[in-house]
Amino acid sequence: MQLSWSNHSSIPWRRFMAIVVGAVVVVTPLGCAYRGVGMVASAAAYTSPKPASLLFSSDTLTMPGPASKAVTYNRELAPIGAAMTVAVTPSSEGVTRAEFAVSGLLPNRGYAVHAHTKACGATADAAGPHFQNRIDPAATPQAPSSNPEYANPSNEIWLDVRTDATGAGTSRTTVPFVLTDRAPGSIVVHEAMQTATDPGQAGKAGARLACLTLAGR
Ligand SMILES: [Cu+2]
Repeated sequence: MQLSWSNHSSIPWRRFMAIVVGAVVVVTPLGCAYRGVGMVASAAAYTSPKPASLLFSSDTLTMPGPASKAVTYNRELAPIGAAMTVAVTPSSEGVTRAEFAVSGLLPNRGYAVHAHTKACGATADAAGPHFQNRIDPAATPQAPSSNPEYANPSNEIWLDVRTDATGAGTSRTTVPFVLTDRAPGSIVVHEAMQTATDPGQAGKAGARLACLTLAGR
């Protein structure tokens, strides 16, 4: 598992945006070994939403509403109009890659970010707890998993990001599991600058600031 930050306008950022644009507008024939094209080919599978296929979403934050896919619950820390994009992609090696990009957030600030189980809703609670590959048997709706054996960035999808001077940032992670019969429903941005990892605190990241529903969920 790797978790990395990028807080500047780098080549990986441009490559990610190229993949995002390509995934939206292009369907390219299969059979090319180039990784970017492999993600584009996966986008074709997304049109029939199977849990193992690519999950993708991109939108700008609005106030919560019946049709809103990307919402803010805190307009100071996650302003209306901020953009969020996420792509979750299975790989042939039995791992899953996730990439996240934001713009329009506060500059030079960390934000804890995770995949949650349900779609975004009118209230921040709607997204449910963190998506876990192996579900913590001790977790309840009132007391979500805080056991580092389960609440960790190898069993959950953490995409903590740090913004640059313009409020933009990207993050990526690779987790050692594939999405089978379950898949996350949203990406939630939290108030804490990074996700806690200590026993009893693991996975905690403060108030929920914004949420992006994953397409097809
Ligand atoms: Cu979270």
